[in-house]
Amino acid sequence: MNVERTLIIFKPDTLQRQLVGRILARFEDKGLRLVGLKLQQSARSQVERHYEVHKGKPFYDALVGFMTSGPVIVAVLEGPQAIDVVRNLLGPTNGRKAPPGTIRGDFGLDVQYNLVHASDGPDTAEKEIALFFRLDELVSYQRVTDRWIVSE
Ligand code: IDP
Ligand code: MG
Repeated sequence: MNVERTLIIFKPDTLQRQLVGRILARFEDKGLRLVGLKLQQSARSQVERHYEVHKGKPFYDALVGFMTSGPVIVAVLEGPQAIDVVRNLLGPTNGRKAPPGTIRGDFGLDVQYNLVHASDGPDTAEKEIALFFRLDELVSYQRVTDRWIVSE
């Protein structure tokens, strides 16, 4: 099985709305393994690098302001095809269009305040993990439940 790592960010709205525990539970329930986790107030320069691809778009300045407006939690999740699995758990960017059952569909009504970021491909996942975590902040381990979560 293609075990991948993906970066997620609990955006400031998730912390302000006290939804961290409930949303983190969605990822745990799915069987994904946490390999990195920290609370931080992001520096503007880090957020600008993270959202570099959106530079110049009409929502870019507001997005950088939002992502630096309060603490976030950054995490790395691991599992088979974790990048696509996590994007599917989040649903589409706009909370009004995201279907019920997805995190954005269940918790949000907004396009900017959409609760969680997740990497969208293997290259971005690698870059984003390196942007937010040092290697020694990531922990490789097995859980006793792993053999009941993935058969292959
Ligand atoms: P994604 O998070 O679903 O990958 P992107 O298109 O990469 O969505 O946009 C990055 C972030 O920028 C979104 O998660 C959202 O917070 C914000 N954003 C995207 N499009 C808009 C918009 O049209 N208006 C305001 N904010 C937006
Ligand atoms: Mg994106």
